[in-house]
Amino acid sequence: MKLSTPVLLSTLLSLSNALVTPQKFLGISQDLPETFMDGIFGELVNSAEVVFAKKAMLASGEVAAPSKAIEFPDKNDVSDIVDNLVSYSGIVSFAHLPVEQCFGNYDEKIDIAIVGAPFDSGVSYTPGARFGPNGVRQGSRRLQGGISPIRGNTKSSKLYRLPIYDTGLRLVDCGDVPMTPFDARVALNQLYRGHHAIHKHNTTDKSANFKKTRIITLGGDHTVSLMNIKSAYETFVDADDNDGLAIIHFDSHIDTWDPEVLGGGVTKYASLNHGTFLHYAAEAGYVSKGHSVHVGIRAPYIVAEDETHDHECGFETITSKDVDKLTPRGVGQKIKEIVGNRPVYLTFDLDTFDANMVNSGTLEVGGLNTREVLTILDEMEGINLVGCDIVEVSTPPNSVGNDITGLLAAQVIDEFIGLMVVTEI
Ligand SMILES: [Mn+2]
Repeated sequence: MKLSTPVLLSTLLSLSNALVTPQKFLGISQDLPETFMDGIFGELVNSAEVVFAKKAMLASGEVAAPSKAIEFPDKNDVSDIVDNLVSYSGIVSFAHLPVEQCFGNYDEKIDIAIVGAPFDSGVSYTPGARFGPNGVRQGSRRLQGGISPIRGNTKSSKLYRLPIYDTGLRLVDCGDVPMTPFDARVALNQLYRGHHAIHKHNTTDKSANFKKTRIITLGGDHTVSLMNIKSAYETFVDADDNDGLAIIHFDSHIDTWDPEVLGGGVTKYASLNHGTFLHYAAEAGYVSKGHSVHVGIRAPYIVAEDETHDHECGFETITSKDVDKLTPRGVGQKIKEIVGNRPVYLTFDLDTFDANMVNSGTLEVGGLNTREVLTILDEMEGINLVGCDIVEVSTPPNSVGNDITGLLAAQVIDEFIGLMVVTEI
């Protein structure tokens, strides 16, 4: 049995007090080899008890005396610098994942692809989400694997302490789809073709469930989700299935606005924007009615008919104050009940968080805090999550608050990855 230092110390001290002197018991010299700490701190750290324990550990062979202060590798040895191990260094990809050219090159097998949608031409209020993909990646630099002590809400959870970046599945960062800022129609079509290209990749053979590549998109204003959902629907809903994707929509706004109410009164071009994209998703049949839900709603309806129209689009609603009533775990369980066994697309507007936490397109007070969101997402363990995005991450240059905005967005993506990989273990 190998004893830890405190246990060894107390054991030997009790023996020495009762029977013999330490020197006699150990039978070794009084002199200890000097270590770096000894040289700096001397008797400050070398009490009689510590000297005694050190001698015991030397005598037992548990530790070896240092021969010199440090030994450097051979000058041709690059084993410790070939991989980027320093969180704040290196070329920035999401969570230091390998960067892949995913468009036009279909040889690489991918289980989960991260891709950016740098676009904010559909915003009604604060722009800046075209810089969101970069902001999320900057905020993700401390995500490097390891085991989170708070992942999973209970010890019996499969998510509990799951090393989500080390499950054998292949995760890559595909960079961004270049989206023109000058014509939203062209830009959104570029995003759709980018998603379609990624969905054409094969997956590894690490999991029976990952038969098709799943995409996590970094937005971008919320308009981009229509293209993300369209490609996910075409990829994951069978042709003979007369239903859509279960949409879990975290947001402070309903985003199902009738285009006549929001934007469409200007021109037809203006009809599709970040507040109407779910109207179009429902109209196209992408939304599984009765299995889709808004979470975190609190922004005002524009006209009284908005609520009725929202129900017609197929959504149930969990407001921000419902989180008080149901508790975060209760909210997660209710979401699971609503989506059932349908394939799920999860779209997360950063304005779900309270206005004092993030920069986003249309901030609202009375929102969720970070721990509530993490708990709700973990509670959804087991859903069939086939695609997801985080949007309205407004991190323009020279703007205060970008760091925390990117940090929160990156942590939500980390949760998404957990929900995707946990069904594979
Ligand atoms: Mn939104």
